[in-house]
Amino acid sequence: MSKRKSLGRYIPGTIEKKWRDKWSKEHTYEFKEEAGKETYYNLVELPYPSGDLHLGHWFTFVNADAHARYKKMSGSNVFFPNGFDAFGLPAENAAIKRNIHPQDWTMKNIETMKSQFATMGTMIDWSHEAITCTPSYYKWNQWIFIRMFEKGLAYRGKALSNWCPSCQTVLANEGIEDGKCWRCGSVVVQKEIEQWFLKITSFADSLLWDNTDEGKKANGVEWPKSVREGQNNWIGRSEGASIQFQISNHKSQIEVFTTRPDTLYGVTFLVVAPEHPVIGQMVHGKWQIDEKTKKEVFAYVEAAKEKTEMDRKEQKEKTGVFSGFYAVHPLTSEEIPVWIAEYVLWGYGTGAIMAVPAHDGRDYEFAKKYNLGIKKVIQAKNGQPGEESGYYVGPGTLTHSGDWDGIVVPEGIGKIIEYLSEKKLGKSRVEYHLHDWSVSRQRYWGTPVPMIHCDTCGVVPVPLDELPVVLPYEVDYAPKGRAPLATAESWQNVSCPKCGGSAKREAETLDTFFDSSWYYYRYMDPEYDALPFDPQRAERLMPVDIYFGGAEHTLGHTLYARFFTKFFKDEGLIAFDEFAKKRVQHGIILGPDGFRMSKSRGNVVNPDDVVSEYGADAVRLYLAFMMPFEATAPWNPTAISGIYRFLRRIWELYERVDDSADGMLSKQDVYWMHKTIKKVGEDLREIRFNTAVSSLMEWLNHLSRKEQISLEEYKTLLLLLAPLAPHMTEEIWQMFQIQDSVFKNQEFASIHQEDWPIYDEKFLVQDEVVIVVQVNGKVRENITMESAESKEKSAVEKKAKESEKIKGYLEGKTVKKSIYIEGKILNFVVS
Ligand code: ANZ
Ligand code: ZN
Repeated sequence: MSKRKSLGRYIPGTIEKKWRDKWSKEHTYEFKEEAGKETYYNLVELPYPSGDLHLGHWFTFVNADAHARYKKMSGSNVFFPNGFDAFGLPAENAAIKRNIHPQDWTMKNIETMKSQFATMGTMIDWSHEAITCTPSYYKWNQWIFIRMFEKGLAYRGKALSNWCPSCQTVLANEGIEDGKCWRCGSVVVQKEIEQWFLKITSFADSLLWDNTDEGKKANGVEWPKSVREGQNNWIGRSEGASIQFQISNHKSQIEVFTTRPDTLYGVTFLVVAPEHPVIGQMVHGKWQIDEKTKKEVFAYVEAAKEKTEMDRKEQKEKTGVFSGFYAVHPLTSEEIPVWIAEYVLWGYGTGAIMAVPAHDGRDYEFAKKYNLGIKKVIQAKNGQPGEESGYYVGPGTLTHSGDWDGIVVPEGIGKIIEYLSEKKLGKSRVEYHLHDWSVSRQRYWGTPVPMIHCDTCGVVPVPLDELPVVLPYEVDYAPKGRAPLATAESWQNVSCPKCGGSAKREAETLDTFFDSSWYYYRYMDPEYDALPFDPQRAERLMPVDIYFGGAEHTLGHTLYARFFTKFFKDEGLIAFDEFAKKRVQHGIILGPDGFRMSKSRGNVVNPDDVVSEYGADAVRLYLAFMMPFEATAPWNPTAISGIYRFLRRIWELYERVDDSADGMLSKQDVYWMHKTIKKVGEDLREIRFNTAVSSLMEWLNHLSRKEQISLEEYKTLLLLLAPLAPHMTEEIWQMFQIQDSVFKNQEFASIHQEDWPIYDEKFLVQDEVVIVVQVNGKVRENITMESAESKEKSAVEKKAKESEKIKGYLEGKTVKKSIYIEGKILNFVVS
């Protein structure tokens, strides 16, 4: 018997750094393309350099790392890069507050965070790092922007915009949460601003997910349903028609957009948005409207400007004002009043609607409040639910609708649109709720928009060979309501690339979501200098195989990234449609008190502190084990010490490893080993880190009951644990190399370069046994179990207690003891 020497005490602090240094010295995780080997692109959303790596980062990165390590051991050539999303307002705001330059602040934070990252012990290959605030990165932002401009996909426009008065910048709709700025929490107001837009709307159709089963198969990608549906709703494709209404006694017309042209005979009034130009004609023109009405209209319109689109959509009580004029119904020639109301949005459709209060909830509420007519035109089939509620939105047959009576709707809508088109009263029309992306910011710390304004030539792009337009360092970047770069005169004054006359650079910078829309292309080769990325390399390494990130990016970042991918495809740079085959969204770790961690609550758990107490491996394993990856749960300070003990037990098990036990595994031993190989492998592959850990725990319980453990069992245990606890497993693995004749390797051979163990199905087939369960000696239940499981009394008891019948007999009683006759009878003695 060759029992081994003890490894001494498990002290993570003495081993973890040693191995990280060794791995980096040996280039253990350096990614190299290998012909004939499948590459696996493992991506995590690039972090913002706030200067502090928090537990949320740890949670996502260490679990993504366990997945990557498993893939590597299973034979994939894993590419796991990282970088920093380094532009943006927090740097600027923090810099203003502390009087340091945003660039210095950012670069210092990156340094700190990289040293914190190092303690995780991930296999991230930092040689592919991309930092978005470096000229070698944003040069390509500018290149992409100019290409988009040349294709008409980037344009300068004026729009009523969300304006954050404290950040003094425009925000995209996606940047507003509950009417407040997502960065600083100030209430967002509406302001007419000239700015740059990206025409994401021209990709609206290709961005729609086909959520039918066939569609999902055709896409070949695996994204969560919540993301696919969320994005589709956000894009909001609507098929309908536009219909013209003549204004009584005037030349002007009002065009409405409707998805229910079949209800045209039910229209009793029109409503236009407060921004509708027809109101301007009326208020400032020579229309015959009394002064009182004019004043009311004017006041209403002014008040509406204060509100965001979101406020208006969510407004509880509908408000409105009569405009003083009428429109002519195109089929009945009746005069119907035109109203102005906030619930009609200027940014959607034509900014005007035909109101059908009998069949639309909002119109119904409005008609009731202002005493307007209600005309029912859809007859529900008898007993159709919903008809009692005042307005009816369900299917039925048209009635009171002239020639259309009897048409079944909604099926017949197509026919009605044909009718309207023939009569030249309207035409079919598709609308999207998605807006173009407002992409310029009136702030300093971002990519300069590579455009030049010339009085003679208009807007002229910077010639491509003059890129990058470098962001000047010396600038007064305190917000003053205009773009800070406009104060850097010597930088701003240039000669026009077209006419040579004096011109000015664009002073606005790009939204940082532009930077993060394509960084994962840049990772492939951050030094590449012919294009934003090497198309040939993209063909080999992309699309991304798995993309880990947060649910908050459903409507912003991931949609933009898909948009850029569609654009790159149109540019001929890539051949695929979606940048990531699979998207996985991580959950949230709450403070120990069950609330969101925040400095003001004082419930923030600092990962550095926990690492210095228990070691990185214990933290990693706890973060895998604490909850399903997508879930939300509080940090549990006692559970982590349990995890630490689990690792220590494995460490101590080393002493029981006995080479001579190798040929002597029982059927049960073999079953446990193969079952665990299978389960842990599948779990790490399918992002079920928590159950991977619990099956390792179960196996350890089995092993702990044995006197001797075979080398094969112990080695297998280490290999299965290696993706989760990379430091400790390496330490023990190397002890084998030193102490053991089995390993004759002179060179360093890391456990992380080993193959994943293989299981054999044939060992997983188990005989089943039926066990009789008694309570106080009376037979109450039969349970069936795998015979290997039935060797463990605790497993049998657990299973028995899961039976509803047994639960009934044990309820309110105390189990004094239980007697088990292996494979036959379990008796609970209760009182
Ligand atoms: C008449 C009608 C009758 C409507 C009926 C609905 C039901 P989605 O599905 O979102 O596209 N609408 C059109 N433009 C609008 C705007 N700018 N602001 C607010 N509401 C607007 O909704 C389309 C429907 O929303 C349109 O169809 C219109 O009301 C309204 F029984 O027209 B409907
Ligand atoms: Zn010019």
